[in-house]
Amino acid sequence: MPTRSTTSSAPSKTVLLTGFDPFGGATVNPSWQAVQSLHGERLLDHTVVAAQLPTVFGESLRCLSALLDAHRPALVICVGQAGGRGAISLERVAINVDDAPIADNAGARPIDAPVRPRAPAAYFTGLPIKAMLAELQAAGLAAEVSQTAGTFVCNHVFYGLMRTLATHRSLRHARGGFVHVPWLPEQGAPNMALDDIVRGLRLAVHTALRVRQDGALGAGATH
Ligand code: PCA
Repeated sequence: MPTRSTTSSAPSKTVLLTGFDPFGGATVNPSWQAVQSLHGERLLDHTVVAAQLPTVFGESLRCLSALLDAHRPALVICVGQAGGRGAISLERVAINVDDAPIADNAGARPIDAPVRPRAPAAYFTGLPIKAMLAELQAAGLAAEVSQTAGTFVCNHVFYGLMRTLATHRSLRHARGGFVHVPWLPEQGAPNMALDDIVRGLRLAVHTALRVRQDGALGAGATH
């Protein structure tokens, strides 16, 4: 009997976590170290898949698209490093702007360019960030809701993720968003121990699987 290919749009029981490679002259990126250590963990009946994205405009989103196609995750949390922040930052909004303060890992430095031409100005996160905030703080971790993911590759990936989730029928059951993490102690101050970052991300995933949406805003375009 021929085997039927599974083209169903139902999400798998996969949680996709992405981190970035080091950039700007650094040799480590805590986002990748943290998500890597969660790879293969089972949380509320879901399995975590961790993958690395390049800190490169364009290529990062091509990689993310391939991962979304391959895994059809129920939940996607992209994670990046935010030097200068001392808390796990739950990003509220992705904006349709690439405005790079430094060159990316391929030497590109787009200025005032859209992530996606003729697309909405912004998308709100699809994650229950207030519920996540409460859980992280209750666990004794420094956490905050952030109103900007910047205009470098992290915001680029966050916007591309939210645009893709909003426009691809096959991903309509998937939810996603972005979390920034502080430097590791060896990178400077402010910082957070890797164990705490890992604990925070595990709790963030757990909360996002449990709580669908926490505000009236929800995920969606803002014009
Ligand atoms: N942080 C950068 C890009 C990659 C990363 O980990 C940012 O905040 O845009």
